[in-house]
Amino acid sequence: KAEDGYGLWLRYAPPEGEAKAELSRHPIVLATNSQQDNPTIAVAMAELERGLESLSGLDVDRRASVPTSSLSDVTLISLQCDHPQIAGGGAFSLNSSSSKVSILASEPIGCLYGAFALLRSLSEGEPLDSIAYSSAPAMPLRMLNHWDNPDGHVERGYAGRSIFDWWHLPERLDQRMIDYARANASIGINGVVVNNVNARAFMLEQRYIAKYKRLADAWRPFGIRLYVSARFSAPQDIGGLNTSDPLDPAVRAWWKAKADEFYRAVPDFGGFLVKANSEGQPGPQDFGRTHADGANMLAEAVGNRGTVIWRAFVYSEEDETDRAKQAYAEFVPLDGQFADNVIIQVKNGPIDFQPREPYHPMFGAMPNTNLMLEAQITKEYLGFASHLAFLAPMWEEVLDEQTGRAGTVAEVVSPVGMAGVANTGSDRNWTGSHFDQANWYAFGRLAWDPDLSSEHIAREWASQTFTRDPQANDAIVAMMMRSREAVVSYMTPLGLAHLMDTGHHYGPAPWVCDLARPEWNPCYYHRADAEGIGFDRTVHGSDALSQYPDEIAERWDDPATIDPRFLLWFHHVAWDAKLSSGETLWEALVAEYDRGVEEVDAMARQWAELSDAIDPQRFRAVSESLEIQCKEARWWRDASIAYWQSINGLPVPNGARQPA
Ligand code: GCW
Repeated sequence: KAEDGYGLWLRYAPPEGEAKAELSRHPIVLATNSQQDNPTIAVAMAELERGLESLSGLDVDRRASVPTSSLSDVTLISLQCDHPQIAGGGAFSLNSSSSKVSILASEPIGCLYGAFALLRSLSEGEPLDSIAYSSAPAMPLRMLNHWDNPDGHVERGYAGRSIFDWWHLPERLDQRMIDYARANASIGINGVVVNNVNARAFMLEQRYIAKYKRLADAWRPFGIRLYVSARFSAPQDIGGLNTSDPLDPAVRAWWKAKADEFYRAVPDFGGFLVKANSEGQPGPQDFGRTHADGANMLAEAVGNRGTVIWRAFVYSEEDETDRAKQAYAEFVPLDGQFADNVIIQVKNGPIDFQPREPYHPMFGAMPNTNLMLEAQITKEYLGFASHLAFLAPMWEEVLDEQTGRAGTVAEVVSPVGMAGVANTGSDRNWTGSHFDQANWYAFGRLAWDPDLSSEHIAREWASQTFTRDPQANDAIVAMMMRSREAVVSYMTPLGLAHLMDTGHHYGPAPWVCDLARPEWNPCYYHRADAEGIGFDRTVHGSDALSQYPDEIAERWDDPATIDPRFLLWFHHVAWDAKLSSGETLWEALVAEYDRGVEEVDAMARQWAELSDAIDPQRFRAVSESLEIQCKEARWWRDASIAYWQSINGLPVPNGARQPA
């Protein structure tokens, strides 16, 4: 059967052997005690019917009420969506015994999440009778940010044009919008920002609000609220005012009226996302005001109807000492000044979605502010959709980091939420490559439960998406688990960062040093010279380390005690310095590049063994991507090493490495 990937992890492929026999042994009856006409219960029932029919190969018999007398010789799946003992917010409980499975929740959305959880278990091949599982989301807001432009181009999108068809909305709603909502609901995503943070003001006009209404109406049954990125200068751009000063009464009135317009059309409109005073976007600082002035003005316009999400991704050419320090410097002094319905959205690290960064020091440093984590699902700096890199280990690494002030990063953001920059596009497989679907999946699963291990998530995803065969599943999971570290090794080993080529960020260009703004140049980040390499962020350098709590700063201050994965992020180290491993820095660096290449080769070999376990269409697609990755890992390694050699004049250690 041709598999093009459109079905994502919701393929519901029939199980083999015993599990299949169990599921098909008796007729399946699907019933609910709750209102059939509730739109969310209706989609839960429809999904169960679709999934169970596909898994079992039987026609499912749908009943309007749960049969009271016990039905013998049937498998009964029942929903109760008003159960008083289950928590709200999407929590659910699954129970099963002797062919009776019940999904319990206190609200319809809990039933929908429970339905997806049941289908996930069955898809993984778990026996019907052993399903006993309760779950509740750890974070209230689990959201995707689309960097999709109104003309269909997706900033940093590698999966084709935007999935949003603004041209034909509101009259025409693409079926993809429903499949998209199903996919999101299946992993607990409950908020979607539909347009780029580099926002066009006209997307706040009434003609667009009508389009949002159509989408919001379609997504509401799936528990998804719609949000819009707002351009801060909209009062001037489209409102006819001569200022956007957040303290100006006319500006405040304009935003209030604008918010009212949104809520009239979309009563559960989520709110606005704002990128202000960052990379040329307008913001309150243009009028001598602070981020708090700007965010609070919008928060007042939205009121208790929704949220203002304000991004902390700011850097400007004025601050030339160290870009990594700027967000902390601008935001931490404002702690406690933001309105209750403002969330500050902070990228995982202090620079910009690099293959590896230390956690952002703002986490833990603003105890009186709602902070949310921003992750990038689309792989802007990790080889786009051509390189295989499973990102859950990267997010897990950040979520598990101890901030030294308020617990782990996961604990800091759990009361608020997590946002992921989406990797979807109109490609048949949604994400540009089959394995990139796993990053969308993993983002949702981690926002639901940041305690899930990456490996657990990989296993779940692989068995639903590819195969339940245990050996094949092990091999796929092993590939995924080593993939991100491989990318770090061949692109930015030992704490290096931002060495990608200008603008597009694909491929190596550590030699670039002539761009107008210093912090756009790779040489700004690696600082390689005849003596050594790395960015001194200790007190002798930019002192960015002092933004971290003492306990962490002390450990990282010493090249001997810092985690070697962050070494060159914080230190300028001599090429011939001895590391704790006994190697010189130069030897260790070259070894890392080699390791990266070897890991990708190993991934390709693992995949090649799977030809019998995977359908031919997807098998070939992944094989061909891995071929590109094997070639480009060498490109990264060889170009980087050659460039470092042009600076340090050193031979390649051991002379053992074969050229490509
Ligand atoms: O990673 C950088 C990207 C920009 C992006 C910016 C941001 C949307 O290169 O394309 O703009 O981050 O996060 O605002």
